[in-house]
Amino acid sequence: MSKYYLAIDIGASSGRHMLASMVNGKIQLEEVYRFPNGMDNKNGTLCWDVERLFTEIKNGLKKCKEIGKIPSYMGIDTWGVDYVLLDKDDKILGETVGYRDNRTNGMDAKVYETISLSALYERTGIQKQIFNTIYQLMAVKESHPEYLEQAKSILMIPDYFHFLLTGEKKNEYTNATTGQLVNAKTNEWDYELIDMLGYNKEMFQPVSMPGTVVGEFTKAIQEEVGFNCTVVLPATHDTGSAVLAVPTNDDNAIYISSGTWSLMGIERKEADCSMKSMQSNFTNEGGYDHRFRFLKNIMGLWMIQSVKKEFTEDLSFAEICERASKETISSIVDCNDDCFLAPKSMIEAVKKFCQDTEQQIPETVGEIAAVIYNSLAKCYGDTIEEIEALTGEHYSTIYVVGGGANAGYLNELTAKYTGRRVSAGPSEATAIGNIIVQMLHDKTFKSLPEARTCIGESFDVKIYEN
Ligand code: ADP
Ligand code: LRH
Repeated sequence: MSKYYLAIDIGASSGRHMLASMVNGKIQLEEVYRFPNGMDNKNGTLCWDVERLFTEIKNGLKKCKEIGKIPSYMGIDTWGVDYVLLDKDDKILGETVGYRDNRTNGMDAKVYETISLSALYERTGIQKQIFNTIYQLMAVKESHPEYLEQAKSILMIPDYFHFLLTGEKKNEYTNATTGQLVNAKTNEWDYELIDMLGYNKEMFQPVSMPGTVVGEFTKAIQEEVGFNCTVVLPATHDTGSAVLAVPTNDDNAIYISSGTWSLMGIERKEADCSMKSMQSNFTNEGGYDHRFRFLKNIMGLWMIQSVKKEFTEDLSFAEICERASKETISSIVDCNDDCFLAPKSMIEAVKKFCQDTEQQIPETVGEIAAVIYNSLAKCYGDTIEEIEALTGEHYSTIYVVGGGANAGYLNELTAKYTGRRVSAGPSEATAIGNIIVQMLHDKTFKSLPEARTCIGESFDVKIYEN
C-alpha cells in the first residue's frame, strides 16, 4: 500500500492540498483540494481570514479521508512575515492584519529611533521591506500596546495552523527569518534586538528547524477529519519550500520562485550581511539546513492578479498571457516601485507610471498585461546582472519554479531580457519542497541533493533558449 505525504501550501492567491507518494522511484503528486486566498478589506484594514483558511485546511483533510488516501505525515507552508499574537487563552489579539496593509507606514522611522537600518541588516541579513514583522510589531506597539503586553505567544501563520491541528506551539525557523528579528549568525531570535525595540520577549519560543516533529492531531481534529497524522515542520516559508524543489544540484544555479511575488536569487551556505548587499537590496532568508536564500523580492505576478480582477472580461491567466504576446508596446514600469504594492487600481497605477515617465499609455487588456510582463522580465535582467556583480559568478540557466512557470510568454521574455536559458517548472515547487522535508525526515531520501535529483526525474521542465 502507498504511503502518503501531504503538503498544504497556502500562497497569497490560493491554497492547495497536494498528496505525494513514491512510485517506481519517482515522486507522484496529486492535487486533492484547492481554495482561493487573498486579503479582505475589513473596515479599511487588509486582513487574512484565518478562520476560513483553517476551515479550508480541514475540508482538504476530509477530502483525503473521502478518497481513502490518508497521509502519514503532513506540513503547512504559507507566505512570510505575517503572524498572530495569542493571549493567555490562546485567542488572537486584534485582527490578523495582512502585509499589504498600510499600518506600517512610518514604522521604519520608529524602528530606526532604536537601531539603524545598517545595524539591523548586519544582525539579521534581511532586506528592508516595510511589511516585515519588525515594522508590523512597531505598528502594534504604537496603536495597541496592550496587545503586546497581553501576548503570551507570537506564531507565524503556518505555526498557528500547526498549533490548531496539534495543540503544540513551534516557531519555525525559515518563516521566522522573514520577519527581520532572527540573528543571521546564531540562527535564533535576536533577543537583544527584540528587547531593544521593547517587544515582549516572552512571546517568542526558541526556533525549530524544518524536519522537526510538531505532534499528532488533537483528539478533536481526529474526530472531525476522521484520521490521525504526524505533523512535521516543512520550510514553512513558501519561498523556502519552493527553492528546495529547484530541479538541479548545480551550486551555481539562479532561480526565480514565481507566484504572487517573484523571488530571484541563489542559495548560499552563509548569509552575506555586507553593506554592498544591503545597498543592492538583497536579503538572506533562512532555509532548510541553514542554507540561505540570497535573493531579491520583485513585485511579481501580483500585478497580473490585480489587473485580472479589474478587467471587465473574465479571462484566464493563459488567455491574458496570449493577449499580451500579440502586442508591441514597449513601455516599461519599475515593478519594485511602492505604487504597485497595494494600489486602489493596478490598471490606473500602471497607466500613471507610463504617463509620468512619458511612455506610451497602455489601453487594452493585451497592452496592460504586456507592459507588466515586459517590466518583470526587464527587472529579472537587471537583477541577474546585480547578482553577478555581487558574486563574481556567471549564471547560464535561470530556473523558474512556481505557478508563474506556466506563463510561457513571460518565460520567453525572461530568456530575451536576461540572455540566458530558462528552465521552467515544476509549477508546484512549493508543495514539492514541503513534501521533500517530510520525506527527508522519514528517510525516503538520504540527503537534499538526492531529493533534488529525484525531483528532476519526476517532473517535466520546459526549456526556453534565449
Ligand atoms: P501563490 O502561491 O503566490 O499564490 P502561485 O505559485 O500559485 O502563487 O502562482 C500563481 C500565478 O501563476 C498566477 O497569479 C498567474 O499569474 C500564474 N499562472 C498560473 N497558471 C498560469 C497559466 N496557465 N498561464 C499564465 N500564468 C499562469
Ligand atoms: C511569497 C512570500 C515572499 C515574501 C512575501 C510576504 O509568497 O512569502 O517570500 O516576501 O510572500
